[in-house]
Amino acid sequence: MAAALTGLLAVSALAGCGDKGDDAGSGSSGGDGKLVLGFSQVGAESGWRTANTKSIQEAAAAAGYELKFSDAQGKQEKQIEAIRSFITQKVDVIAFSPVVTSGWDAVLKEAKDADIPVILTDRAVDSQDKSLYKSFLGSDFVKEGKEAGDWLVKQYEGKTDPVNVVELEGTVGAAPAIDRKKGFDEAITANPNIKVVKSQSGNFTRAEGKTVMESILQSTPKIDVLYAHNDDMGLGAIEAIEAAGKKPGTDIKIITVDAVKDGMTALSEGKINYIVECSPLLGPQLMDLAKKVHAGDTVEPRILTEETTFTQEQAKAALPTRKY
Ligand code: GYE
Repeated sequence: MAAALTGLLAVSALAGCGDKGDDAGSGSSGGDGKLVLGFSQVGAESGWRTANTKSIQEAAAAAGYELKFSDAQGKQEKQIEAIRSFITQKVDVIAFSPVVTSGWDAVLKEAKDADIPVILTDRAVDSQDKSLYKSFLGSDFVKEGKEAGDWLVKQYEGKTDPVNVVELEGTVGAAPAIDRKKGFDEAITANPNIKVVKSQSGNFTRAEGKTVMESILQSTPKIDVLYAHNDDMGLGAIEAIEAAGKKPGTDIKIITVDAVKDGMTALSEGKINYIVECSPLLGPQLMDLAKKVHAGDTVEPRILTEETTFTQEQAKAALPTRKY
């Protein structure tokens, strides 16, 4: 097995593409018998993503794998290109975090035909053929949205005044944007006074969270609550709210998802009121899964990440030991 593997990887080194910096085409041969993992990352849009990348790189190094890491800068075409390049290089395992849910069947079929196992991390695809990947490791985004909505419903229990909610959605077509909306919408039906009066994408970034919130503040006279699909957009929106002379967390209640350090700091300062955690620390579990699928072991098709929620007091207590 080891000899065959070494031979295969030596061939793959010859077949590999030219040097393209940190692109999928570069990297060493893996001819030393190390497991070669090709990973296509979404980009670097948020604090969550940065922590996720770090977790994957550190865990790959700790496991002694050769990691071919490729950053798609938020573009699906680049992810497809990277996956094709991993196939050409005959990596042992391919993992990726799909930027959007649709449009993956063809490239996943190519990986399957090349006998390279694929693991989805963090985000789902909408492929009907579940044999196109071995496992999906990540959070339950519908549950996260529901937790955000449940908290809000509790805040307004027994009150009859209308509650106007502004929603900053994640990247259009991305699993966490679709599902965090769905879970939230479901939860708030419990109180018909709570209404989403504006819902717009801020693409999961701080910069877009700010600009989108600026225009919403101008067009929407009464905003009681902001629900942002991640901390970064919430933090951008806080800047816009302050610039408009309003007090975030008081004049407008703010709920976000992720619980990265900057978000938790704002929560501890009362600028955010509630955060639903989404863990980016998927590296160690991913390495374990990669080893198993490479060995041909059967793995769980869906592996959920364990998560919690934070109030201001809980954020204060958690911050000193927060890893990301
Ligand atoms: O919540 C957001 C990021 O897919 C869970 O993507 C991830 C989301 C995360 O950019 O901050």
